[in-house]
Amino acid sequence: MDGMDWGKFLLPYKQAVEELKVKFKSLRSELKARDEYAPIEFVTGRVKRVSSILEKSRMLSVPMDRLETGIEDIAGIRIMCQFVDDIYRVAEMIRKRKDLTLVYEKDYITNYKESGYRSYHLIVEYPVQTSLGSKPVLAEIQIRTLAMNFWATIEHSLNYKYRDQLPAHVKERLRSAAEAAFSLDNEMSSIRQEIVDAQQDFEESSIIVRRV
Ligand code: 0O2
Repeated sequence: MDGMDWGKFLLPYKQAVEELKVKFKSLRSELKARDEYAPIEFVTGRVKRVSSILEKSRMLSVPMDRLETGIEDIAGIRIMCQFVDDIYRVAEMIRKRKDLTLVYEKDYITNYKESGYRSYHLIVEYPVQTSLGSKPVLAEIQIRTLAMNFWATIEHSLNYKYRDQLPAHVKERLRSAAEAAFSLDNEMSSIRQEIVDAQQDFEESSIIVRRV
């Protein structure tokens, strides 16, 4: 129809998504096995649908022969975390990795989107080993809390259902729901901090008791 062999074009992206999913899931299980703190709760991934690629290429005026560099999220990985702090820990782990190169980052947590959307995005270049040799592909890694994911998942499906035509007052309610989700994130972090502090006080006082 559009002269593109989408099956062949998407192959390296599929491989990148499968490999990166395995790698980030393994990172979680490895940390758990070492009894270390694992900032990753769960990992998902997807290859962008052809209709979404075409829509985005039209919107950004990316010609069909420039899709590989013009559309950065054909391969998408999502990493869900329990706490906002975990997001920055995961981002740091990704920056240090030797199997991919960081291209740039977008902090939609500090600079949240007009919709209310919050997440941390890393655009990376990941070399896929194919039968024809190494092929670098761009991938977007979205890191978010469970609450940010809860909001984004529902907002995305409502927008999709209503074809991006949500009335202004509904958009406003969604923005305020995003704030509520973020308040919940902050409250959970604060509760965790209180528990950590109490544990530390307890450990310190038991050391003193033992010394005495
Ligand atoms: P899908 O279904 O995930 O493929 P920009 O021009 O920088 O504002 P750009 O270049 O599209 O936007 O990149 P950006 O901002 O990093 O966003 C890309 C992806 O982030 C989106 O992909 C969504 O997954 C997510 N995202 C961004 N904004 C929102 C939002 O307001 N609500 C929700 N639910 N998700 C958002 P796609 O292609 O939209 O969707």
